[in-house]
Amino acid sequence: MTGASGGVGTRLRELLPAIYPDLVLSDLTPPANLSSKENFRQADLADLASVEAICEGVDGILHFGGFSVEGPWDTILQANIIGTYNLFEAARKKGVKRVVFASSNHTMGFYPRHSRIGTDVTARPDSRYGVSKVFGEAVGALYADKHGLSVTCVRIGNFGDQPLDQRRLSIWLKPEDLVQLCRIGLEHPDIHFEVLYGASYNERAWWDNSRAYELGYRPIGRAEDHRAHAMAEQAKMPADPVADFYQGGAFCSLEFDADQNSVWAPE
Ligand code: 15L
Repeated sequence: MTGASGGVGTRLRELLPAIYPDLVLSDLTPPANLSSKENFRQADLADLASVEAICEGVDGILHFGGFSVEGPWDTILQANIIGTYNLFEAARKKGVKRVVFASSNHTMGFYPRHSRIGTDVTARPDSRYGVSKVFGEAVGALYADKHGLSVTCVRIGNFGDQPLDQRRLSIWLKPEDLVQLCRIGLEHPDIHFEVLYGASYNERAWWDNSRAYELGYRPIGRAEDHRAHAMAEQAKMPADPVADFYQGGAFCSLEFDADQNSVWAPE
């Protein structure tokens, strides 16, 4: 698992060892509370040789490494564009069979909240970060089709123990549900190339995640159980017309300087 020191990785380090006792962890820097029972291999994703070294003897990769929010172009370029390419290339060279790629809802962030989308629509990234995740999905498709890797891209909504605001009631992903999606990617016999939404059972969902359900996904998280908390947090936030209109939220309004009256708004 790359990104072992990040937010998602830190939580998955608690949940995955019971399922995968031989889990190997990787990141640029070791997790602060690394235990002697954990197997950690340091690597900079932007350096192909070190990514190849961490792939040695590995059956499957959970790729949560990289930069996880909007950032300067060079940061995104090194960590997410070059880094993700290196990850797939190293996996191919070292004979890794499966990759689960942490994609993001920000690949689709400029779809308005009133539209329901599946995985068959054109990408509408809302940030350089979102563009890098579209790139990662494309590299995944290439390595599946050309080199036979089994690749699952999970467009993660918002990962955490509870939805943080109104937007997150639509896109929340409970950690245990991400574990289910990882297991589908690493273990399901029918995976060639899949794009799934990383969302729990959210009644306000904007996404058609039927393929995940076909593959056996049965989320246990239900965003509406946390409605009161999320709406109380929302009430403290200032109105942001662009963020509030689009699925990507504040990633859409950041650096936004188009004409708000002629924004792209399909049905
Ligand atoms: C993401 O992709 C980010 O990694 C995370 O930090 C959140 O911003 C999340 O999306 C979100 O949309 O809430």
